[in-house]
Amino acid sequence: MSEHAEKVSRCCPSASRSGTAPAARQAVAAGASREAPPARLVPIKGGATTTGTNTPVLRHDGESPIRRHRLPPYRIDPYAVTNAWFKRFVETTGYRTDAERFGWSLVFHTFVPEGIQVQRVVDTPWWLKVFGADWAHPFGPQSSIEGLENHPVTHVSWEDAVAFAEWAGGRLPTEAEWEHAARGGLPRATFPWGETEPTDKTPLCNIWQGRFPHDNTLADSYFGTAPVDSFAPNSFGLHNMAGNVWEWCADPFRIRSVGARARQANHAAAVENMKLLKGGSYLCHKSYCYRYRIQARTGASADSSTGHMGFRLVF
Ligand SMILES: [Cu+2]
Repeated sequence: MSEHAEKVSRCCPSASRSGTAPAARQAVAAGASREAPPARLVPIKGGATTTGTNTPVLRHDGESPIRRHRLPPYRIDPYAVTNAWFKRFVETTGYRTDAERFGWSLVFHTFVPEGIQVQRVVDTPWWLKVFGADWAHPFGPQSSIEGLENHPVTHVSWEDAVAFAEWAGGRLPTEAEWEHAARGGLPRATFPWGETEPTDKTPLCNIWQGRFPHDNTLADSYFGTAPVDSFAPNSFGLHNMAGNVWEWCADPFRIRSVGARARQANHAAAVENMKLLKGGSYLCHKSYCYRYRIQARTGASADSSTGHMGFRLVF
């Protein structure tokens, strides 16, 4: 893949909110209305593990080299945080998300109704800046989450995810915790179920089928998000570690390389306060954005939000 192709061939937008000045972020009182951790959490033993691969597909994302880690035991949610759970958080705390404070969020073009005020995103024109889009109005001001209660919450920034985690008594996983859990005990697995490649006929997870970004054949039955408990879980019982929504991790987005290009990218990532995302989304397709592999990764600024980024918690 040429450098240029790799630069633009991703499902994620490159728009950042830095430079604009919204209302001040509101702190959630620590410990206020804190919930008990959900009973469904899956205990993970921890121990020696790795992130990344020595045979990267998208080298400039920083998939290589293999990095070694030692993990203490932790517990992970088998599901991404749902709209229903996030709603409870907002109702108990009055929290306002970054999308609400900025007044807009990024919606994939096919979900945007006619006649709504939008702006296109340079480099990723299938993302539209929609005024009035937020977690409760995922497709614009006239939309709602009715019927999507059990779908992953979207249009939440890294900052929103951290605020939610604080309230829920959990935290965002590190990349090492996320990858270790996603492999479900399979050494060096490419996907949560092993090595079988999803195809347009046998999707195995909620990704794109057909020609991105206009024709989705819906072989997996979902155009956008799917319920958090859909598709077969991995052997740890975790659902949708590949596809559905990108999941925010605790780590900043950095590339492990001494090359000048990586140094430049890391500098830009630091200036933008970019955070790591894992797992790919319903928009990924092998022909365009082969990022539903466990070792794949991307980054976005901590205050950005889209209709295909969510998160899950560890405890
Ligand atoms: Cu993608």
